[in-house]
Amino acid sequence: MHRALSLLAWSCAAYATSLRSACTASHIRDSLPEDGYILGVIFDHSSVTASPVYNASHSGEVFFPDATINYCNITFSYTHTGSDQSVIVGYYMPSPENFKNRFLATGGGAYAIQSGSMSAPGGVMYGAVSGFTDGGFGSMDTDFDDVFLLHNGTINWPSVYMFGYEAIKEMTIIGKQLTKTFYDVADNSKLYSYYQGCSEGGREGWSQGQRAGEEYDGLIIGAPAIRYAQQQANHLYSNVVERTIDYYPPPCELEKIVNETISACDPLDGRADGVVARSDLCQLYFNMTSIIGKSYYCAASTSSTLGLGFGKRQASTEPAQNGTVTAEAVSVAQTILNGLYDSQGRRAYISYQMGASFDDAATTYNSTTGEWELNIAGAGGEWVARFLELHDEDNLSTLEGVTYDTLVGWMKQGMTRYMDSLQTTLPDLTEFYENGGKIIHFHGEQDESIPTGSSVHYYDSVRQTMYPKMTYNSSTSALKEWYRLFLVPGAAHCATNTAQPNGPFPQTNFEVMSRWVENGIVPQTLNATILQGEHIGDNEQLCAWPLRPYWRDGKTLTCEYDQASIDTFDYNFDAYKLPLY
Ligand SMILES: *[C@@H]1O[C@H](CO)[C@@H](O)[C@H](O)[C@H]1NC(C)=O
Ligand SMILES: *[C@@H]1O[C@H](CO)[C@@H](O)[C@H](O)[C@H]1NC(C)=O
Ligand SMILES: *[C@@H]1O[C@H](CO)[C@@H](O)[C@H](O)[C@H]1NC(C)=O
Ligand SMILES: *[C@@H]1O[C@H](CO)[C@@H](O)[C@H](O)[C@H]1NC(C)=O
Ligand SMILES: *[C@@H]1O[C@H](CO)[C@@H](O)[C@H](O)[C@H]1NC(C)=O
Ligand SMILES: *[C@@H]1O[C@H](CO)[C@@H](O)[C@H](O)[C@H]1NC(C)=O
Ligand SMILES: *[C@@H]1O[C@H](CO)[C@@H](O)[C@H](O)[C@H]1NC(C)=O
Ligand SMILES: *[C@@H]1O[C@H](CO)[C@@H](O)[C@H](O)[C@H]1NC(C)=O
Ligand SMILES: *[C@@H]1O[C@H](CO)[C@@H](O)[C@H](O)[C@H]1NC(C)=O
Ligand SMILES: *[C@@H]1O[C@H](CO)[C@@H](O)[C@H](O)[C@H]1NC(C)=O
Ligand SMILES: [Ca+2]
Repeated sequence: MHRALSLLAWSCAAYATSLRSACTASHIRDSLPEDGYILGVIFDHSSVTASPVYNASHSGEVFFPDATINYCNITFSYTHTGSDQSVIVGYYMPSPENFKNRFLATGGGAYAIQSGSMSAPGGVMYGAVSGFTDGGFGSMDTDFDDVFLLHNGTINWPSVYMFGYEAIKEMTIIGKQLTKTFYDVADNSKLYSYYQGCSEGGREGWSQGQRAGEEYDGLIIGAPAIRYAQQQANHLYSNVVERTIDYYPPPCELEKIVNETISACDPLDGRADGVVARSDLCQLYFNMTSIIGKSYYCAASTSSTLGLGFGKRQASTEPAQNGTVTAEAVSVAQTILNGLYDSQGRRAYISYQMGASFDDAATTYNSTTGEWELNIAGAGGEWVARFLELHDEDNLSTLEGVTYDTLVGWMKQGMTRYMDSLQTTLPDLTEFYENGGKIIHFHGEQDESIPTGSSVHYYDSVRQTMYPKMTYNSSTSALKEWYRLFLVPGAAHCATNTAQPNGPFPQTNFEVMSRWVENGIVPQTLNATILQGEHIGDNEQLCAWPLRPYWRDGKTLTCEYDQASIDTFDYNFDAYKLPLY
């Protein structure tokens, strides 16, 4: 009854009135699915909040263009029968006249399962209801790592599975049903369902593609933190390289190596624009030993670096650094880029592409000794201390005695323990594919937190698993019909890169994806935009893997097939007896 009244109000009244009249707790309560709509899920009707938000202005984001939006901000909670853990979900519902039969699930970053205001506007501006969840961790501000241990040594397994894949799946199933009722979507009209997220949010996207294939029509996945056991421990690899070589480079020395690498490799892609679009050619043709002896200088500074990813760095005061690049520093850099091998020379993991910054290798200045010292990368330190050793701690206090083999052991331990929850590498996407789903997967070619090759390797695992009997070219063509991978020239981790400001970023992915799903317009290349620097606003197109960009006359983009380049992304993980997808 109430719903009918609201609908009447929407069709007759002015726009502001329609959002205001629809956006009430009672209308939400009437729109909630029945208890048990998902087996065991019980809604707390008294928890419903609803408030209209007008003229919310969002700008400067990399995952969606600037927009001013109106929506109904709603939250409520539910429980699972037999558990007192309460799960809070939030949905931004667009104004009824702007609703376009779309639902968008969003995720988080690092150990946060949601990034509401950073992600949800990217659906509302395209007429999608945008949802997020607190995972049952206690509040929207509580991260998974805060609740993962019940006590030293005792894992809170429900929280692992909620973070792993379950919470976002439930949020989507509930959100889609709520959306249909709230807007009175006719039974015979299709509600398109999407997911968008980057980093941990990208892993969450894959968790859905792998385990809830029937729930989504389109997944937009950036630089996913998949292969979790390897990915997290790998943050410590740079530190172990420094300890093994016993050299702790001043940050300025590593920055100089990065700058020289960028200068040398920028033109290899056919266009001298300060952007390394072909890190593969850099790997094939540039030898970093040529940087030895070059002088570097950085003024004294108080710096703080923050990213969306796992690498959290505190503010620090650094003295002026003035010197020449040493052979030891180049050796540290080259060994990091080679990736992790065990003591028998077997490959255990991969590293960042040439030209990416060396965040995991950052050292700390000791003002007593005047020396640069080991600074244990917090993302890796917390993983080992909390998730492997099960101590309620944020970091390791020492890497004493830790070798490459220790790191490999940690990767194996993590993979065994979290194979069915966090690892997120199942390569069989049959259910998603048979449902007609489409995937846009992108990854910065200069990502400093999640190796770019991690995405390439997963793409190839899916190709081989889905099309085991086809040739490389036939299987690639078949896969591209529904799953396309784009490497983003010069881009950092889920972000633009200040060291390569002319690089583009795919900011309109939702638009591109909805055209693909709803209108059959295949993104042969991915739409992207330069978001900083002198060319801000310029449009660029990104090549679909395995094709690689090359600018023929310094201006015209071609997407070329180059076997030697493809082969630089081909890894044989022979340190494991099990396949590493
Ligand atoms: C939103 O902005 C529009 C255009 O600037 C203005 O007319 C309207 O009053 C604003 N609404 C609210 C609720 O602030
Ligand atoms: C949405 O509502 C929740 C619950 O009242 C509130 O905590 C949150 O700040 C609101 N968000 C916005 C963007 O208004
Ligand atoms: C590296 O290049 C950036 C410009 O991209 C510059 O600001 C910085 O000073 C350079 N660093 C070194 C050590 O030369
Ligand atoms: C780089 O050059 C050095 C010195 O000439 C050589 O020892 C080394 O093998 C080269 N590295 C590669 C990867 O070719
Ligand atoms: C760096 O050190 C060199 C040699 O000691 C000196 O000539 C140069 O002026 C120094 N540069 C700066 C900017 O301090
Ligand atoms: C600096 O080095 C001294 C001498 O080795 C050591 O005692 C001290 O703990 C170090 N300071 C920090 C902040 O690590
Ligand atoms: C991790 O611990 C080490 C050693 O105690 C410390 O140097 C480093 O700054 C810590 N890192 C973070 C991110 O807290
Ligand atoms: C958990 O272990 C850490 C050290 O591993 C210790 O500092 C802390 O007190 C322990 N907490 C509890 C509740 O036992
Ligand atoms: C695969 O396709 C590319 C062009 O897309 C072509 O250059 C290459 O020769 C093909 N490889 C085989 C084995 O047919
Ligand atoms: C492509 O990006 C440009 C900005 O670079 C934007 O104006 C345009 O709307 C986008 N097209 C699609 C289909 O997303
Ligand atoms: Ca270039």
